[in-house]
Parts: sequence; C-alpha cells; structure tokens
Amino acid sequence: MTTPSELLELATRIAVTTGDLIARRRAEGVRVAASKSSLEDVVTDADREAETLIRSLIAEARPEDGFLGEESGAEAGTSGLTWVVDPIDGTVNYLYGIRQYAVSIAVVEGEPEPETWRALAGVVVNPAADEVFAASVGGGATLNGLPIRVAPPVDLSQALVGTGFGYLAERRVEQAKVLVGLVAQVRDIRRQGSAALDLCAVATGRLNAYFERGLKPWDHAAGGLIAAEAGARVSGRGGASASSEFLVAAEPSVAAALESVLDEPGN
Ligand code: LIP
Repeated sequence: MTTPSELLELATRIAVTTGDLIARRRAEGVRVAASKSSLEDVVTDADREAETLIRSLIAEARPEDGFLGEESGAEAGTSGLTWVVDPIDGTVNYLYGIRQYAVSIAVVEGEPEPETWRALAGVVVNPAADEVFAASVGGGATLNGLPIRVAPPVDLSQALVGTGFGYLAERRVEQAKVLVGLVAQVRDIRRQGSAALDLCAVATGRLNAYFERGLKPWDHAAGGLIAAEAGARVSGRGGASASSEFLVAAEPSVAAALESVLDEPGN
C-alpha cells in the first residue's frame, strides 16, 4: 500500500514539472482557448496542455487510480484513490500575467466528493514565486520543504481575510454584498484570485482567514489539506465538510468568529 508521503512525493514531482511548463507558456504568451460558464470563465491552451501532461504522468505511474480534473472531467479508477487536479488555479491571473497562479494536485481516498473524501496528499506550486506548498495527512505542511503553521489567534477586527468571487455577475453581486457587512469588522480584505494559494496563505500566516462560496473540488482539494495540516480549521458551515456551498479556513478561534459574522442575516 502506497503511503501518503509516497503519494505526496509523486504529486510534487508532477506539480513541479507542470509548473515549469506553465511558466514557459506564460513567457511565450497565453491564448484563450474557450470560455466556460461565462465569458469571464476562460480556459487557456496552457490549462489544457498542463492537465494533459498531469494525466499522462499519473497514468504512467499509477494507472489504477481515478482522476478528476477541471478541464477534462472525471475518470473512475479501481484503487480507491483519485487525483483531484486544477492545472492552473488562478487562470485569469495567469492570463493577465499576475504572478498569483498555481498547479494544484491532491490525492484523495474514497469518492471524489469533498463532503466525504479523505485527502491523503496535496501540493500547490506557484512557479512564478518558486513556491512549493505541500502536505500529507498527519505529516504536517511545508513551504519549500520547511514547516509552516497558521498565524496565532487574533481578534476578528485584526484579521486579514481572503475571499473570492464567482464567474457569474449576479453571483458576484451577492458575494460583494456580504463584504459590505464584513469589511468594517476585520482588518482588511484580500481578493488574490486563486483559492489554492489563498488556502496556502492561511497555512503560512499570510492571511488570518479565507472563505469562499462556490468553489469546485479541484480549487480546494490540495490547499485545504495543506491549511489543515498547518493547524487551520478547514470546513463548511457549522464544522461540516467544506463544499461548493461554503468553505472557511483559519486558525480555529478566528474561523469560529468569522463564521458567526457570516451567519448573520443577509450574509
Ligand atoms: C478560481 C478560484 C478562485 C475563485 C475564482 C476561480 P480557477 O479558480 O481559485 O478562488 O474566486 O472565481 O474559481 O477558475 O482560476 O481555476
């Protein structure tokens, strides 16, 4: 039976190789290949090329595992393990040349559903920053091989809080209304454009908290494990599993304080 740390070692090799590829493609120039849920929700040639490379490397090493990727969908395996992949998280940042994008690869046990899966290994690589965030279940979290931990507890009024918005304008309006009620109750808000890197920012203490509604499994599969292994509470509402409905990640007391504000009517 392959251990979580062995899975992490393979996932890291694949993610770093893919990070090198997308950095080269970025330097060569990026082209939009198509749009998905809206004109703002784009996929680039590099997204597709990166996911194809990741799938081939996984299939070569572990042909019996399942796959769930943002661009090419799902394929069941026979091993009970599934690789959950976002080849470029922060695609719009990548398109504009904003250096906040990442390859996100996780290995989960059980059905590839955030509500029920057990994440075993996760790696998030930002090639523009030469940063490799990694974690295996029970093995702690690292940045470039060095241990990372969430920031110490703070009062919510002093918390730097990350969030994100969906690709549909009407959803963004509702999400912005939540911020109107929140912005005066925290230190400040950051919208950095990559859920995977926002979760890694919580893991390293660069953010005190992160929350978002509407995330896809591949957005948070790896970063969620990294943040949890760094000491964050990563959950949905009321301690349920994180899901597309809601995700919060923070040091536990900050997560509870943030969630209680977000639970107020109108949020
Ligand atoms: C992005 C997420 C981000 C969210 C964006 C988008 P993508 O993923 O990482 O947090 O706010 O709307 O979903 O589309 O760049 O892979």
